[in-house]
Amino acid sequence: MENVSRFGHVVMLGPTNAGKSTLLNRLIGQKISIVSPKPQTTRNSISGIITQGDLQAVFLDTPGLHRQKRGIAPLLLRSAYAALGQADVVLLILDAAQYARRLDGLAPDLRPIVKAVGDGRLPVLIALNKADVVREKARLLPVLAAVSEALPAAELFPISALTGLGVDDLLTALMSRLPEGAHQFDPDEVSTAPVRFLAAEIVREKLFLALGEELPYSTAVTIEDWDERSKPGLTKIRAAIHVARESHKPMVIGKGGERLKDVGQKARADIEEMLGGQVFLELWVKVRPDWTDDRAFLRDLGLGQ
Ligand SMILES: Nc1nc2c(ncn2[C@@H]2O[C@H](COP(=O)(O)OP(=O)(O)OP(=O)(O)O)[C@@H](O)[C@H]2O)c(=O)[nH]1
Ligand SMILES: [Mg+2]
Repeated sequence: MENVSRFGHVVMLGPTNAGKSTLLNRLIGQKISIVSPKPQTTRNSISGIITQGDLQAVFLDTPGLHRQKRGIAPLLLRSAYAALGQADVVLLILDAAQYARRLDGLAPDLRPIVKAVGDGRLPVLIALNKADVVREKARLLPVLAAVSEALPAAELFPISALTGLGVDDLLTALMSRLPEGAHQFDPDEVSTAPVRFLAAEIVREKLFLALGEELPYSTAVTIEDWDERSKPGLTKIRAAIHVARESHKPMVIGKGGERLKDVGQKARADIEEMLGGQVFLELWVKVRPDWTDDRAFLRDLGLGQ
C-alpha cells in the first residue's frame, strides 16, 4: 500500500463502438454508462469514480470519435476532445477484433488520436479491447505493432471489457500513473452524475436497443418530473422522449403502444436496481422539430455551449 495520496482524471478516448462504456461499467463494477451495439451511443462525458486506499481516479467515458459530419456527431466529437483538457492520464480504447480482421482501418482511426495525445505530455495507456473475439492470438501482433509504432510511449493492454480479461492489470497500471493529490470524493461515491441524468440515460439505452438504424440518433430523453415524496419507498418518474418529427412518434410508440411499453418496463427494472427501490416510470413522446439543431435544447442536454 502506498502512503502518498493520489488523485486524477483518466479520460477514456477511442473510436465509437470500441467498448469504452462497457469498460467503464466493468471497472466500476456497476452500470453507469449506457451500452449498445450501435455507434455513437454515449453523448455526454460520463464519470465513474474508483477509490482504492490512497488512490482515487475519476474516469471520464467520452462520446466515441466518429468521423461523421452530420447531426450532433461534430458536437460529440468536440465534447470528447474537450474532456482531454481535464486529463491526467489518457486511456485509449480500440476494438482489437476489428483491426485484427482489417488492419487498414487502424491508420485513419489512430491519426486524430496521435495528433491529440501523441506529444508525450500525458501518460497514455491503450486497451486493445474485445480480445475475447480474437480466436487466433497471433492476429493481435500486427495490431500491437501498428499501435506501438504510432504511439511508441504508450503501454498496451489486450483486454476484454465483456469478460474482464486483463482488466485488473490495466486498472493497476492506470491507478499507478495518477499524480499526487488529495481525494475529492467519498470512497463510496461511484459517479458525479446526478441519478436523474443516469435514469434518462437508461431510458435512452433501451430506446437505442429497441429502435432500428437511424431513429435512435434523432431521439433524446429528459426527466420532466421526479417525485420521491408522495409515497415512501417509491420514486415516481416522468420522462419525455423527444423525437425530431411527427412521423417518428408512431415508430417509438409501436403497434398498440407495445414498443414504448417494452422500453418502459426494461428501463424501470434498471432504474429500480440503480436506486435500490420501487419505481413508477411514465414515458411520453414529444415532438420537438429538428431538435438536433436547437442550440438551447442541446445545452439542456449538456451538449454544446
Ligand atoms: N465481444 C466483445 N464485445 C464487446 C466488448 N466490449 C464491448 N463490447 C460490445 O461492443 C458494443 C459497443 O460497446 P460500447 O461500450 O457501447 O462502446 P462505446 O465505445 O462506449 O461506444 P460509443 O459510446 O458509441 O462511442 C456493445 O455491443 C458491447 O457489448 C468486449 O470486450 N468483447
Ligand atoms: Mg459509449
